[in-house]
Order: sequence, then structure tokens, then C-alpha cells
Amino acid sequence: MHNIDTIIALSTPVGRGAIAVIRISGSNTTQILKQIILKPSSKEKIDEEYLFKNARKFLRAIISFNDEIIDDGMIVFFQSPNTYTGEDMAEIHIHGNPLIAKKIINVVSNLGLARPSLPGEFTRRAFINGKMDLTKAESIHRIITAKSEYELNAVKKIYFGDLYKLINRIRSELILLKAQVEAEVDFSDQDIDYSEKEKLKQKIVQIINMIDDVLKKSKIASHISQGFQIALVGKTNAGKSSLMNKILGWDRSIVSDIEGTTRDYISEEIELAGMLVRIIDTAGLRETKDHIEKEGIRRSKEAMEKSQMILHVIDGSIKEYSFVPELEEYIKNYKDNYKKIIHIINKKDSLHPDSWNEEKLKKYIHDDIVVKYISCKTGEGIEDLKQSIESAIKSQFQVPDPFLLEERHNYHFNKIKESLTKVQSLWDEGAPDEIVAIELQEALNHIAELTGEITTEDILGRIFSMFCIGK
Ligand SMILES: Nc1nc2c(ncn2[C@@H]2O[C@H](COP(=O)(O)OP(=O)(O)OP(=O)(O)O)[C@@H](O)[C@H]2O)c(=O)[nH]1
Ligand SMILES: [Mg+2]
Repeated sequence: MHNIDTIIALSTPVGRGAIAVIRISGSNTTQILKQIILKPSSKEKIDEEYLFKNARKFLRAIISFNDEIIDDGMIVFFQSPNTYTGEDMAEIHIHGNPLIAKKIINVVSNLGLARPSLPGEFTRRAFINGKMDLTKAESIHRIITAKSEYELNAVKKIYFGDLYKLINRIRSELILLKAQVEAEVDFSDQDIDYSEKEKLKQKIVQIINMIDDVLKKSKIASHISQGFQIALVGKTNAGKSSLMNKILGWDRSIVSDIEGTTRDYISEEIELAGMLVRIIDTAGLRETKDHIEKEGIRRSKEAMEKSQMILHVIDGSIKEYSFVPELEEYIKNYKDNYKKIIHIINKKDSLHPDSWNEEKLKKYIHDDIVVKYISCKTGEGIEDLKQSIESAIKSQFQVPDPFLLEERHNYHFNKIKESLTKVQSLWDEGAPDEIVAIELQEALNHIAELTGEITTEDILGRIFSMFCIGK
């Protein structure tokens, strides 16, 4: 089956619509059109001369086979090599009924002139034929599947070559470095002199910084693109569900003075700062005689990990008590700068004189934490808290230059970093330049894998199998 090199697929979604588009790519494209397309005026079959003369023009067309008219539509013929895939291509625009598309694809397949395409096969051909590098090819899938404006903008930058440019900049720097190191190996009987080596070391630091910068941006962007999530955590009875209801403006979560009222996640979406935000009310954490509810903690931790903001609710109406150790550990060790924790002392209407207060919390956790006092009962502090939440969301969305890297990109960038760090330590140890050059080549190989200059069937298979058919 795969020895037929021409492929055909419905490129618009399966289902009914105003129009549908079938795409064909490969050397049999003109053959196929000659067999199934009639000129509407004369009902004559079209010929190659007509196609070449009208390449890239929309042509009215009757799609017909064996005297049966299949549909009335349009075609566009694209002559290689200046096409999406680099091959001869055609688009057949038909009425958007899947039965019509199926019929045309069957007719063409039965003629033995084309086979149904595999997922992403058109774009894969574009990559293979040098129409685009791998970073652009794989971004096309994300362009189609992006779920928010933010994600779309971040992916568009990769599509339009920002990542490719950055990779090329790193590549040029590395090639230069390697050439300098190799020149020393070839032409001198001693290693690079001290001041020269300092300059090279400086260059390595710069490249590592560039990589760190893009990795950081991607980490932030990927968190945001998955949607903004806020987790309400804290001990039982602290008022998490009450606060959830206050933020939502309606009674979503059950509130009661019985500890452990919320047993599982309750999640609700709300628009805050112009963004769709998911709020998760978790089951309260408690210690029952030394025995801590493991499952509750596991779930709270999971919610905290997946959220961009944590609202840690504390009951201010009772005497200061210890936090659940795991929660405390998580909050204290929290260093990721793309997340924000707000510590909320609730029940301001009936504060206990020995409860947690801002001062104690700062002493206990650290000085620069954010502490807010609220009362879900009287509503005091709720507006102020909401504003803090909104501005935190806004500031997270003002990440300059968001990049959305694929897992694959992260992997290779980290590998390049590893090699460069190794180069640094090799120099520090006074290792011979031959070995340093090998490590630089290793980094260059990862660069080539990023852009797809070096690639394997396996990698391409993995990338393009995620695509839809017809793309
Ligand atoms: N006085 C006072 N009581 C409050 C306030 N907020 C909540 N409560 C009460 O505290 C109790 C617990 O509130 P919930 O919102 O159910 O607490 P929770 O943290 O969701 O508790 P669990 O789901 O059991 O973990 C209820 O009786 C609430 O009415 C407040 O600001 N002031
Ligand atoms: Mg609750």
C-alpha cells in the first residue's frame, strides 16, 4: 500500500458543514484530477495543459466518475515545487457532507492512484522536502489544538521562527567555540592560553543563560496555557468552602461546622481578570491522633502542584495550632516563582487572642509571605482578597515572550546544557582540548536534533502521529 506515493485525505473535520476540502499530494495529482474533474461549461474532462495554465487559481469543477456526477465544487491545483509539501498538490472543495468526501476518496483509492494519508503526512512531507524545519512542522499541530488565546500566541512565535532563530544563534556560537578549540588542537602543541580560555568560558556561560531563559519562559507559559487554577487548602473547618462560595458569589460548596465536610475535590470555573479560572476546594487536612489522613494530603498536594495559585486558609477563631506537616513542608519549601501562595486568616469576626497572626506566620514561614485577614461571615476583606487574586493572575499573564516548548525541545536543551556544564568542568580540570571538542560536538548534535537535521523514523513517527489526518 505504501508504495503509492500520492496521498489523499479529507482535511476539514468529519461532519456536516457548508463546505469540505479534500487534499491530494504527490506525483499522481494531475492524473487524478484528469480522471474525476469535468469543466462545468462543456462537461469535458480537464487536461494537464489546463491545470498548469490555471495553477493556484480557483476553478469551478464538476466532480464525476464513470458518468456519475458526484458533486459540484471547486478545485485548486498547486504545481511543485512551490507547494506546502513540495509536491504537486490539489484541493477539492465540495459540499460538506461526509458521504461525498468518502465517495471521492474511495473512487481515487480504487483507481490505484492515491492512498488515504496517515496522520500528519502532508506536514511530514513538507518537513522531509525541506519546506520547513522540525520546530515549525510540529508547531502546526499546536496551532490547531491550542485552547486559549495565550497558548495560540505562544505557539505562533514558534511557527514564525523565533525558536528556530534562537537555536541557530546557539548553533553559530557553538560552531565558533568548537572551531577555536579545534584550532588549538591542530596547530599548537600547547592548550589554549589563559586569557583566551577565560573568553571561551564566558561564552559558555552566556549560552547556558540563553537556554535557561527559554526553559524558564516555557515553564511559565506551559503552566498558564493549561489554564489558571487556584487551590484552596488548609485544615478542616478553616472556612475553605465558605471562601470558595464567597469568591464564586453563590453557594457551590457545602459549609458546615462538622470537620471534614468536604470529602473530595469540588471544582468550579469562574471568570476573574478576564480569564477563565478554575477554583478547587479541597478536603480539609487533619491529624487524627498522630495518624494523618494520607489520601486527603495526597489530593491536596496534587491540587497544589497543578495550581498556579494556592490560598492557604487558616482558622483565626481558634488557638494557634501546628500545620499538617506535609502541607507545612510544601508551603515552606515553595520556591517556584510562577506560583503564588496567599495565607488567609479567616473568621476575623471572632479572632482568638492566641490564633495565628501575620507576625507569627512570617516568623514561622518567612518574611516575604502574603497574609490577608478575612471574614466569610461578615464579608470583610473578601473584595480586597479578590483584587489581590486578580492582580496576581494579570501579572502572571504578562510574561514577556512566552515560548511553548515541546517535551522534546526541553529534553534537547537540557542535554545541551549538560554538555556545556561538562565543558566548564573539563576546562577547570585542565582536560585536553580534544575531549572538550567532543563534548561541544555532542551539544551540536542535540541542536541538529532540535531542528530535525538529524532525525530518526521513530522520532518523526512520534511527532506526526499526533497530528490529525489531512494536515
Ligand atoms: N465566625 C465565622 N465562622 C465562619 C467563617 N467562615 C466559615 N465559618 C464557619 O466555619 C465552619 C467551617 O466552614 P467550612 O467553609 O465548611 O470549612 P472548610 O474549611 O470547608 O471545612 P472542611 O470542608 O471540613 O475541611 C462553618 O460552620 C462555617 O459557618 C467566618 O468568617 N466567621
Ligand atoms: Mg469544606
